[in-house]
Amino acid sequence: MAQPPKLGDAGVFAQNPGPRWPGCTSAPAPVPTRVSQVTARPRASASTWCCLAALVILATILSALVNGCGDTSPAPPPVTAAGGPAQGWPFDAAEARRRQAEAAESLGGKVEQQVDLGGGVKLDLALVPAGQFLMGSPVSEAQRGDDESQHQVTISKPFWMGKYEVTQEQWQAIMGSNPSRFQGSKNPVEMVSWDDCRSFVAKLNEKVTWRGFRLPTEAEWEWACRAGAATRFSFGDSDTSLAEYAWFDWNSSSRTHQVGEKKPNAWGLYDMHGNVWEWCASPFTSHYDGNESKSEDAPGRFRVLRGGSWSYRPRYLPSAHPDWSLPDVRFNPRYCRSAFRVWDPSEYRLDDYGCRVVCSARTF
Ligand SMILES: [Ca+2]
Repeated sequence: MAQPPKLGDAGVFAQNPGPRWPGCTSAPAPVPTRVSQVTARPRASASTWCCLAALVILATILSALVNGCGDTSPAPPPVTAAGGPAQGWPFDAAEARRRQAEAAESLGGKVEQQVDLGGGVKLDLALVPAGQFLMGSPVSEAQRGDDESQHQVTISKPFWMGKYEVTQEQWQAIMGSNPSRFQGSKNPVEMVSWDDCRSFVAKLNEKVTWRGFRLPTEAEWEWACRAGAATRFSFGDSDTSLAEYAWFDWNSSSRTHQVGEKKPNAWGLYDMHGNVWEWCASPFTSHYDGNESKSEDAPGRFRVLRGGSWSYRPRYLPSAHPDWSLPDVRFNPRYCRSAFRVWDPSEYRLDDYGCRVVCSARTF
């Protein structure tokens, strides 16, 4: 699968030596700002104009041949919502809580559960109801990427999701180690790969009574993050309001923070925007093709991360995004948007990569 070009982060690279991409051992330099230079040009002669015209014709022919024969990349899908509008979506926070309570009642329980991991460490879960939504972003959304094509997705069953990112004390309780750069028992674990998170989930299932913990699919993650909202963020569209809900480059002081310090979304999920990126189960493909609903058993080296982080930008950007060297692109909240996607090889670790677990609602 052809991958968009990779963008290096010298600061993070220093924390993470080693190969980052097949055949790539160092961070590519940022794209320099282009400076125009205006100089006087000599007057062209008639013969020069003839030569130029011939060159233009030749270039046109070559371009047609290349486009017709050599470009095998798939055409972008239509930007309209595939499958039509989603039933009962979007909905406001009050409706989100009503649906959550209704789902809990049908299961004979509460909207929240707590799992004892031993040693005084708990794992808090919130119930996410089933439903239908438009995954991705509308073409009118500010700072969207072209890999966010809106399409109808149905979440057929309710599920439990971690109220918080997996913390370092939880990781320590299950794995017996803590790889995090920013140490703190209540801070999210980071420097964990997708493969590491799978191991965590497997050991978690060995330890607790209720088996069936896993990473969320990409579709489950976005559904849970939005909590009914069709806006850029779960609370609306405002960049300035994001600081009430997220640790990101404007307020993070370049580090993680304890989970749960910011406002939750309507389903009681914290830090869905910011703090650490969250590995999803699903393999990454640059345009939605059904992989977004696939589990960790689906093949694919590259896996999706969601939600943005404390850091100022992701390591990869789709090629269609604007020139990231421009200040208004590098330093803004676009990466915390509900629809924003990044990916990385499953074995890769970074100091802003973490995870959040889910499990089937029927297991309680
Ligand atoms: Ca997060």
